[in-house]
Amino acid sequence: MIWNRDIETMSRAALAELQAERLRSTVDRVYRNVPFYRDRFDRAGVAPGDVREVEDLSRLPFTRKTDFRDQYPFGLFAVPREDVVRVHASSGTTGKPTIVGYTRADLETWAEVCARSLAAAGAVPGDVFQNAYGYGLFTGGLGMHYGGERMGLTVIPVSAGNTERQILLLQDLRPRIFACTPSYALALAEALAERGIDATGLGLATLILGAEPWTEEMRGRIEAAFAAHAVNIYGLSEVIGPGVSCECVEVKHGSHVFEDHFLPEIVDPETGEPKAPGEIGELVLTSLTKEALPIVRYRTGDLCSLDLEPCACGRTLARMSRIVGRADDMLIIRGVNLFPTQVEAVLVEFADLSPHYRLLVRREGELDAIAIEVEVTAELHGRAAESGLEPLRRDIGRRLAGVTMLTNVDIRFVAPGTLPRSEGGKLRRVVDERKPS
Ligand code: DLL
Repeated sequence: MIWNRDIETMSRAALAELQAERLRSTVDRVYRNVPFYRDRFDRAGVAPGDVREVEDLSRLPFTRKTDFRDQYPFGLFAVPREDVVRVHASSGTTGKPTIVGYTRADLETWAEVCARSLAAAGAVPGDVFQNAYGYGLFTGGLGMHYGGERMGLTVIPVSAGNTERQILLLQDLRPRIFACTPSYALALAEALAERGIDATGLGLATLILGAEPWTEEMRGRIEAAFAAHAVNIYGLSEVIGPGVSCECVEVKHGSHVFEDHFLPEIVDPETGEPKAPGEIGELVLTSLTKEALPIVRYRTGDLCSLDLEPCACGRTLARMSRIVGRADDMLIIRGVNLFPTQVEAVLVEFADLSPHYRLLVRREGELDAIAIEVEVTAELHGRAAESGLEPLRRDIGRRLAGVTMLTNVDIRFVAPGTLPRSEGGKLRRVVDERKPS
């Protein structure tokens, strides 16, 4: 169902008018109430009156994560602290978290966009909704919680983790809607399989997954495991939390951005110049209605593209593609932009490979050289002599060239568990020896 039909299906022309009006008011408010913005605008030589239409946005300077650090904790707030009825936080660029705040009206807006997201994902009032995003300073739990209540769902505020309890509630309360991170959805599917529980018989209709990057391949696995839809939800604390955009269950091809509240742009991560629809670049967001923490041209660091065509579901809101990488992860190898996620997408196609890999980049003379080290499965490692791996190596090389346009990639197979891992068990995906570290 479409939660707010008037807005979500409005003509692009009417939407642009609404956005322009809200943009003017936002720019005016931040100029008057936030010394940080006043100073930035003054230095860029733009006055609030210069921004009349959405197209004028590009005259304004960008805001970055580091600005939150410099203005820690409340420097970017546009209302007196007493009007802030809730704060959340996300991890910062240094030891300090990023603190974000909400007025009562902001919480209303947030519940509205989360209700729209739940509806887009296929929830209808009266559904049981198990919310396995973390409750607390993280925005996922409480954001989706109030969206669910706004919609009239029966919300189970189970929070993240505690798989035994998740399974008990799944079996006994039979939610139709389940929300968590994509990696937890996979872990849960495994845990259910280990216990001999048929996940396809739980009666789930949709899993709403986000807060971290995932792939179409993961969607396929999760949908098969639960015999349910898996839809993508996107958001970030600095802008509001979950509910900046969400896929519709009918089409599942790009997340509808709630553009009456959040204005998206795609820019070249290097130059900041705008990118055309369909082109990948860095997502930049401007809030249009937020009170406590309005944000102007925030560089999310997330790389994706925008599709402005109307969707078969009836919504006219722009759709953002999956996040294909982070602006800070992008490698340029012999002039070709490469994201570790592209390599990962190729590697997971091969059953003999594990998803554990790293990219090694260095300079050989004037040229960039790239190697991929990937752990093979224990089975292949035990059975194949090095020479027997040649056809596999060739096939991977061919697929990589098709997906990334990169040729001459040195593919090295290593034994399971041998790539160096950090304390948290995470692999450093990229070792770029071209950069001074
Ligand atoms: O992760 C908000 C959220 C909660 C979104 C629950 C969706 C569901 P932060 O902790 O501030 O907020 O992290 C935001 O996570 O800039 C992206 O890099 C990444 N991210 C969030 N959703 C997705 C997604 C929440 N669907 C950062 N796909 C963002 C890929 C995502 N990356």
